[in-house]
Amino acid sequence: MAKIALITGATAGIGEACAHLFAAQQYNLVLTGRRHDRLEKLAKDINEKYNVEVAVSAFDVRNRESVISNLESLPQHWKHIDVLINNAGLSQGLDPIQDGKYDDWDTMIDTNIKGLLYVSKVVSNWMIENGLGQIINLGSIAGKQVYANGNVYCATKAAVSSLSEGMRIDLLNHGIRVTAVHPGAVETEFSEVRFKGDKTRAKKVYEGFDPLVAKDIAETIWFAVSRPAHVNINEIIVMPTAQATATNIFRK
Ligand code: NDP
Ligand code: 8X3
Repeated sequence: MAKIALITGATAGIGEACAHLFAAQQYNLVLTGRRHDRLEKLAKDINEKYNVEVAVSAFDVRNRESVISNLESLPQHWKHIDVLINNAGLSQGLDPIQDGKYDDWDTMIDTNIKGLLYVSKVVSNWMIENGLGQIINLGSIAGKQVYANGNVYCATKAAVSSLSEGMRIDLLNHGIRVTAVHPGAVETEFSEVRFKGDKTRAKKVYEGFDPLVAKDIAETIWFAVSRPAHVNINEIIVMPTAQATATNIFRK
């Protein structure tokens, strides 16, 4: 029986790259995100290219009822999830704490922390029933090193680190592996989302050096997933060669 990966935030960037890579490894996929049109297109492309089965489920991870009802209404055979990739996430704004926008804070906390928790509760219970599984959580270098004006985003990613440790302890008796992946700068739609559609400002973030690309992170995740069953990669920090710390980037 083919294995199944459930990927949150599959409509762009790292999630989309994971969808391609796992399909290439002959995983069937459950793809989620808010943009239903993108999910449908991706599912069609992947099905044609790799000949694997793809289910899509469009929901906002911030909406607890929607997360639960959409996931629970998947047909039973889709609930045998081997790998959950908790990837949906975002940053909003880059302001000092005293100027921070309440809505930005709520969006980041609700998506990056609470959304990850809602999905994890449903899927980890399926994994417990099935007696297997692996959860990959997308943290960030921002969760390891706070940078100026990163305040709340950095805090949400520090929370992902703590939650990954907590999950590893709580799920230990169930043989479920938990891995946190902490990337440095990856050129995706991330900065465009952070700067609310300001493409020029977003592009500047990646100027003068070679950032990571989404496929680099998908391959890192695959490394953790493809280890033998008795091996758990607890966490990985993966950076562009030109980036030493959250803020120390060598630009040509
Ligand atoms: P993208 O903006 O390219 O992709 C983000 C994905 O998250 C999209 O598919 C988006 O889908 C989904 N998403 C956002 N909000 C929600 C929501 N409320 N409900 C459901 N899905 C949501 O960014 P990346 O691929 O770069 O980011 C993926 C993860 O990696 C994030 O957790 C990010 O914090 C983390 N990360 C990114 C780094 C980078 O430099 N790019 C570095 C370190 C970590 P949709 O809009 O359709 O809902
Ligand atoms: C995304 C990387 O450094 O822009 O998590 O916060 S950073």
